[in-house]
Amino acid sequence: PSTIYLSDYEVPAYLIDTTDLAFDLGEESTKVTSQLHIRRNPASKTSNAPLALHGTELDLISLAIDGRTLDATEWTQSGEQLIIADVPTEFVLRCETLIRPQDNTSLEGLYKSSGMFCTQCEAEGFRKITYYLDRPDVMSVFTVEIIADAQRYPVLLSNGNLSATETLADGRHKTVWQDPFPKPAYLFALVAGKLACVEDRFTTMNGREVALKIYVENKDADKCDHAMASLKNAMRWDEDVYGREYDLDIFNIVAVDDFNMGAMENKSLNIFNTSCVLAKPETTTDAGFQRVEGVVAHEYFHNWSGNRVTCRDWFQLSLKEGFTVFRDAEFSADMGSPTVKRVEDVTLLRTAQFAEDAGPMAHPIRPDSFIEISNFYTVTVYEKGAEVVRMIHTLLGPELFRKGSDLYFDRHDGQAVTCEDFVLAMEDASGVDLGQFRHWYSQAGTPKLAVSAQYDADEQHYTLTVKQSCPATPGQTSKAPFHIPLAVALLGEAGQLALQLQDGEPNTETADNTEMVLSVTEPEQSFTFTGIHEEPVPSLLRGFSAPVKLDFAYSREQLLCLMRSDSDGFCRWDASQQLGLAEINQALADLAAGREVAPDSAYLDACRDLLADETLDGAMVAMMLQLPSEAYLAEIFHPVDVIALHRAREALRLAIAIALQAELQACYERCSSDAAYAADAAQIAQRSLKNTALAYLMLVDDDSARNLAISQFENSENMTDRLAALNSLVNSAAPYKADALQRFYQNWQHEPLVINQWFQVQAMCRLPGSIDRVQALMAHPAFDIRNPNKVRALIGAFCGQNSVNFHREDGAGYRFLADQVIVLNRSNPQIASRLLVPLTKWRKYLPAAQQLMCAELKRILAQPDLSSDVYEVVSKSLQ
Ligand code: BAL
Ligand code: ZN
Repeated sequence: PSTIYLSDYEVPAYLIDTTDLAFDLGEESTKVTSQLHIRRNPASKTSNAPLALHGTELDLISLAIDGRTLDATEWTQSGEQLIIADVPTEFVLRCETLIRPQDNTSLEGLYKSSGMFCTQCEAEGFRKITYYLDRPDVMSVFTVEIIADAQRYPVLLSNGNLSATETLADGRHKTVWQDPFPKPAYLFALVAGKLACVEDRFTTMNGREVALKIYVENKDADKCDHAMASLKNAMRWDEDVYGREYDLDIFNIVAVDDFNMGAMENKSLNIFNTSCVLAKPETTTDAGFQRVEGVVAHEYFHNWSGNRVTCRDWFQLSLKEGFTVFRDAEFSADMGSPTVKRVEDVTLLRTAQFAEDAGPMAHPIRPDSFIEISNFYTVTVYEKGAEVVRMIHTLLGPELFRKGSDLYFDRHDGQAVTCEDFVLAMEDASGVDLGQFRHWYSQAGTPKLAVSAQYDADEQHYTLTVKQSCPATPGQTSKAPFHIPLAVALLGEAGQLALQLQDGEPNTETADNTEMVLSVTEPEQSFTFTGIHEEPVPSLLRGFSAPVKLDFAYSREQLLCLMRSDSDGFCRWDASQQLGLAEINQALADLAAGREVAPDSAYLDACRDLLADETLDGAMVAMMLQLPSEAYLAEIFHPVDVIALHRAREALRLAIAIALQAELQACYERCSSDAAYAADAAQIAQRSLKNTALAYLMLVDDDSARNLAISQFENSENMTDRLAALNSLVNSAAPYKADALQRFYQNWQHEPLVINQWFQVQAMCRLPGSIDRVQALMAHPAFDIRNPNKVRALIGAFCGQNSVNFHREDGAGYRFLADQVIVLNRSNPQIASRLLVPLTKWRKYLPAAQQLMCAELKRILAQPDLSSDVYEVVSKSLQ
């Protein structure tokens, strides 16, 4: 496999103005006929370039130019390209191909899922449907005719508006769809199946009536209300916050059970993984409800940030993904609890993204090169990309940011553009210089901010000295300093102090002048605040204002102060995490010395107060009571001794549970409620706190805790509580757990998404022997390795979220993962390469683990017919 470089980008030699496709969908094979109106691109420097079309795994039947059939000497095939050397300046190319969607297990291109036909074309799946210029800067107006058996496939959908339907003589029928908006092939979609349709309407800000339709299997028609409400909320929000209005008369969502991603933003025909669209209280957890809301909004927002303005090339993926993740995060914050949403996002960033940025696949949010673009749908491009947009928002402020986004959409509507175009629009609209800020697009790695403070009581000055650095990453040994917005406040005895910088540096200030965003631009820089009458506690990186690692030598007292009283939710939570980290360090030392683990009394008091304070947001309390996750600890410790860390963390959790048992019990009772289920912030917070208390109580694992869990498991009417109880039971020694698992399966065997949660709970069980249980479950009739959701629920959850069992000292976990990757490499390379991630982090661990992990990576690399997806990740990991 070869490497593709951003620096080699050239405009396409040809453009395709119109694309007419005809699909004849059959059980044996599907015939695809395309008529492409092609012309030479006047902007291309290569005037006599041959026409080189992308195509993979296609049976070519015929090719014709302007009605004349080409003979086999007039074209050649090389790799994944069909090359026609001699073409006119402008012409119509007609092409017939045969494909076999029913045999397509990669789930890219046209394939079958639960008897229906569906597509996934981003990034390069369209070339598995027909020969085409499959690149995002070739935008074309599509007309799509679909013919299929009317009984089996009564619903036939594509992008845009339905322009014709016809019943054919032989039991088949036909629909024709026209999409007036030019689009790249990656946004093409087709669906054919027997589907129920849930309908609603939306009136846009300028009075356009839009029909909203969600297509699902009949049995799921009762699980669409939440997605529909989320869609309408998202449509209104995008009008209110960004002034963006929907642009067609129809918006379709289709739910598909076999899907590599969460969902796909195809123009007016979004295709969703069932897990991101279906929700009802009996089958879906609170997290599931929130995911549906977030993903429905994300895909809808792409209609502007992605479809109307798209990417010039795949190196610019973060242009649409980073921006759209930022947009959906702000939407979810507005719909629920902003602090909880922020903490959840930061948690993902500080575990998965920081790990990626420190590993062999580290890349800037705009990568310079790739072997397989599918490998770059990453937490870096998405989540760090969103943080970069958030920083622009912070530096400009909301009004100027909005001016910038308006300019960006106006200037580039209908175009395929670059990250640079986005930044330029932000600069042009705001007048803010983002010159140095651009390093965030080109440099990989997580910057570190080492902050120290000095208080001068005589001068009443408080000085923060900030040193920034960024570790080397593959291909980038030294880094230029970043422009980092550092939000700060200073906490005094009576609250936040008024802030005045000594030299009046130009920084954004809040209305009440007690919070400031410092522009950190130098390798080392000092900021002196004047008129500071007492030594304050600094509240740093408020709201997680930049994706950096912050280092400040806080005392325990300072952290307790921040945890109790900081007005910034992120900083309060982060203080609790740092205190938790100190406790874990102490527990490690205690266990190593053969002592009993005994949490610090001030820490316990703070936790006790949290549990008792009914005025606090329950979700925040729940998050603050949870110790730093093992994934986060793996980012802090070098090398990572997984088993020692797990033991220390578990011993500490148990000690906390014993010390706070009465308070946990009281909190559990207080949070138990008979109210009818709602997926609103207040109820979600209450359930989250209740289930956190239950998890702690179950560590004690006495009869009283078991009875709570059993009763909750048996009597809950919502999946959040039922699953939390099951999870506690599965991780306990309660004899009832086998019964519970059995009953859960019996009750829900007809609901694949629920059974995936059943797989996941077992895959994540931290008790010894998980690997054997996972292997046994792979033979369960409900498991199917061809279904990505099931692979993620069982194999992915075990290898990615059950550290103590995955890192078993004999290497059985590593061997198991490598075996699965080798199998999936053949059937679904995208999923195989995603699954691999835990092995790629081998350098973090103890030498014995490193050796075993490396051996498995080498075993994978030695396999014949390695996909480019797997090859890229394995070979880069071993470099
Ligand atoms: N564009 C791929 C799926 C998503 O990010 O929406
Ligand atoms: Zn997206």
